[in-house]
Formats: sequence, C-alpha cells, structure tokens
Amino acid sequence: MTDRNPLDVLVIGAGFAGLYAIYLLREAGFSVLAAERGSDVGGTWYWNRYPGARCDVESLQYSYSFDDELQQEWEWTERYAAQPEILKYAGHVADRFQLRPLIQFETNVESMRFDEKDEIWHVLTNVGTYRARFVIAATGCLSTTNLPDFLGLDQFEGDTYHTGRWPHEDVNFSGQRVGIIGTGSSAVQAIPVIAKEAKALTIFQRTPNYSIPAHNQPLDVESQQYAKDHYPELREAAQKERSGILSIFPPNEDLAQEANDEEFRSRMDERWAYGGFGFYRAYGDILIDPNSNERVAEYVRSHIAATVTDPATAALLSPDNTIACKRPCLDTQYYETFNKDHVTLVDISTTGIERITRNGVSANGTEFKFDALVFATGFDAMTGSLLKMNISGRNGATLGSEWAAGPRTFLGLGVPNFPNLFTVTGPGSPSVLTNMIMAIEQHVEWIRDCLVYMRENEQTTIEATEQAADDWVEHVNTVADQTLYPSCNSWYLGANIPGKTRIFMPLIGYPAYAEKCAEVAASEYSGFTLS
Ligand code: N01
Repeated sequence: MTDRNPLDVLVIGAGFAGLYAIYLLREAGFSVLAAERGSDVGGTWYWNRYPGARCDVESLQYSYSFDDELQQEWEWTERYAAQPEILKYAGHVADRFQLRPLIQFETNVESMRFDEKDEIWHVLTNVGTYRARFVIAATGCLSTTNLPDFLGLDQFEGDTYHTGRWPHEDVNFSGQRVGIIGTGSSAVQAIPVIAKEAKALTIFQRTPNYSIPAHNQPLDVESQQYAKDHYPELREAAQKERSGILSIFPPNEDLAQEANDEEFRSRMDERWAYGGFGFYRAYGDILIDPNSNERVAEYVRSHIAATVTDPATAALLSPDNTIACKRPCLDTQYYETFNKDHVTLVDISTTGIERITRNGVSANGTEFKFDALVFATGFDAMTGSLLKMNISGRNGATLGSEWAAGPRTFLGLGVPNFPNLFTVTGPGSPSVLTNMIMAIEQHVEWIRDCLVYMRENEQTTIEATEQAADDWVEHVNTVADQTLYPSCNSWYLGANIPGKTRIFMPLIGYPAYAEKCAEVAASEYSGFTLS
C-alpha cells in the first residue's frame, strides 16, 4: 500500500463517523479510503464490550438518518440497544453500502505530516504510508483509554481488563473475586452485570456519581412503527433540542427555583419513573442555578437513600457535587446491587489507590485480594486520539505543542496550521453533549459539502484562521461559563487526566451550533482561508 497515488481523502477510523464519511465521499466522486486500527468496523462499539455495555441514547434515535430504507428496514430490539446489537448495526451498514472494500483494518496511524509544497498529507501507519490531499480524523471522542499509572500496576498476577479495551473472547467471572476501579458510566453499567456472575465484587470509588434509572425494556412494535412512520419529523424535532435528543416529555424552560414542593416532586417522579436523560430537561435552570441544581441533586440522593439498605453505603454512594456537570449515568439496578451481600463498596476518596499488589489492590491500609481486576477508569477524552497521532502541520507545527494550552479549533472542524485536516466531532463542537450519530451526520455532511465546493471552485487548501479559532475557543468557554458545567472535575474539562490543561472542550447547544456551521458554509467558509 505504501506510496500509492495520493488519495483525495484518507479517513481515519471506521466507527459511525468514518463509515458515513467514506460512504458520502465515495458517492460524491472522491477517491477515499479509511484506516482503522481495529479488525472490524464499529469504533467505540468495537472496543467497549464490557458486560452491560449499552447506549444511553434510545436506539430509535441513536441510529443513522441518512437513508430512509435503512431506518425503515432495521429492527431494534430494546429501548436502549446493547453493544452487540449496535455493533451488528454498524456491520450491517458497512455491508449494505459496500463500504468494507474501502477500509484497511488493523491499520494504526503512527504519525502524519503535511507537505506544504505538494499540499499532501503523508500518513505513516504500522503497515505503510498513505498520501492524501485531505485527511478526516474520525477517531472518536472517547477512544483513547485512560489507565492511571498506579504503583505496582504490572505486579498483579490475576487477569486485568479495561472497560474500553474489553477482550473479544468471552470473559467469565463465575466463582471469582473481582475488583473494579471507577464509578463512571461504564462501571455503572458493568457493576450490576458482573455482580450477577462473580463470587465477590469490590468497587473502589473515588467520587460517587449520580445515576438515574434507564428503564430499559424490549422495544414494543407500536413504538418502533410510530418512529418509522414519523422519522422525518422526529429527526427534525431532535435537531431543535439543545442535546439533539428528544424526550417524550415536551421541552420546557420552567425554572425549578419557582416550582413549589408538590409540583417539583410530581414532575421529577414522573421523569424518574420513565427513565432516561429527559430527567435533566425537567426544568430549564438545572444546569444554570445552583439552588435548582441542588434541589434535583437532593431528589436523586433521596432515591439512593431509599434504595440502598445500609445507611453508611448509601451515604458513600451519595454525591455532593453539582448534578449533571459530569456526564450523567443511566443504570439498570446500580444502587440495588449494593444491597447484595457479596458486593462491597470501598471509599478511596481521601487516600486513592495506594498500590496494585501481586494479589490485588491496597487501599486505606488494607490489601484486597482478587482473581480479576477491572479498570473502569475512562478515557483521555476528545483530544487523546488526535494527539496520539503525532500530527505535524504547516512549518512543522505539532498538534501537541499547538494544543499545549488546550485544544484550539474553529467549529471543532478545522485547526489553524493544519490545512486540509478535518476533525469529526472535534473539541469545540457539541459532540459528546449530543446524540453522537446526529452530530456525526451533521459534521460529515458539512465536510462533504466543503470538499465539493472546493472542487467546483478549483481550490486545493482550506485552513481555519488563527483569529477564528481564538474567537471560537473563547465562545465555547463563555457559553460553558454561563452554566454550572465547569464546576466539577469532569472529563469535559480534561480534569480526569493528570497534567491535562483544564479547559471546557465541547460546545453546549446543538441548534445554534448547526446554524453557525451552515452560515459559515453559506458565506464561502468565512473563518477559513481557502486557496
Ligand atoms: O469513564 P469516566 P467511563 N483512581 O471517566 C475513576 C461514555 N460512555 O468509561 O470521578 C481511582 O466517566 C473516576 O473517578 P473520579 C460516557 O460519555 C457512554 O465510565 O475521577 N479512580 C471515575 O469514577 C461517559 O461519561 C456510554 O474521581 C479513578 C472512573 O474512574 C464516558 O464514556 C456508556 C482514577 C472513570 O469514569 C466515560 O465513562 C459508558 C484513579 N487514578 C460510557 N482515575 C453510553 O451509554 C479515574 N478513576 C453511550
């Protein structure tokens, strides 16, 4: 493959973004290939196979909208699809649109460099070098795992797993003593399932998380048929939602601070009983007003106290930080699992993990012995996968040094000094605060339109301007600062990775963002330099 004729476009990644990019660009007449480090399609759903993995966005929304026959023919089986079903869907899309011949699997990008003279990207992989006029990084926001540098990490003699890099073979915890570190979304999904199999399960919790019930269930025929009959209206209505996610409850901007106790309780009860992220849209000020936020937080704490029978465990599981400023969790029997005799919660909020030992984990001065250890310690979100590719652009500028003070993009799509490089759902775009597939479709269509425009206008390079990127970073943070999002140590801020610059990375609010992207395109790409 080394040094073939330059491609028009190299796409990096064959998850939902990469698949759609190669499909659209092939249809638009570009020569395009995708380099994918896994041995199959699916991206995040290829790697995150841990027990209990499923999507927190409902399956009738977490699906492509671009092809009506696809959305009419595909049958989802559950309200929230489990990982195997989503992976099957990604595989179906790849087959249905004959995308596999365009994907080079087990191909990991090691570095890439822009040749200014020839206006060509040279992309070095483990299997050779690609040359391409444009590169689309469809590398995902949560695809570089975070494995903290625990003392003694390599000494443990049992089996170790990371939720984000789960083996493809069956893992059987029957009869085993299992330890799990972390209590984010992945752990909240995995803990109830692992607890059903393991002889004993010990959870090491540094920070408790708020979780609300998913109320997953088999998808009934009527709901699925209703969605199929109304997809155009439903997808359009979702685009008007801040998160791009529709709830069965009508959107409202009522203020929790103005609701009396009875109204408040009844509205929250209704949403708790229904489950899902619509809970957080009950009032317009949950992520704006600290008192309203605390009211909702206290409501969730009251459920934890009512569910967990041991008051000391319930207290440890009860967060006291701002609710929903970290990515909220949805669960199936998470808090109930702590009532099982063989499940133990260990609070490591003050001392952390002391070390990993040959036999297990040392914390709070005690050694806990395990047969298997699960790291549910998350990801180097939003920038990890981009920085890992050792990208150098104009005048040898490296992405690592350009982003030392945090990621700097225009619209989360383009980066100054890195011409002809597009980032799908990059930092600075709503991405992780939305339904990702919707955000992916919007970005990929924007990029396709841009490339078609350039072809029609005989332009060969596009690059975000310094000014546009500086203004955009400021805008993203100004919007975030009007909310409570920056008030806790979330991965949205990079706060989960030691040494990572603390800056709010995603943009809050999908509709205004999509409008801005359309305006930029309509103004012949103002904020970008084309030549
Ligand atoms: O990762 P996380 P995740 N010592 O970063 C703890 C998406 N997702 O994989 O909070 C001890 O949320 C850390 O503790 P703390 C979703 O967007 C989607 O669970 O930093 N503990 C935390 O408890 C989600 O937000 C779905 O104090 C350490 C945990 O590890 C994102 O992926 C399903 C530690 C990490 O939690 C990430 O979720 C699952 C240390 N040194 C996930 N370092 C869907 O449904 C970290 N921790 C689509």
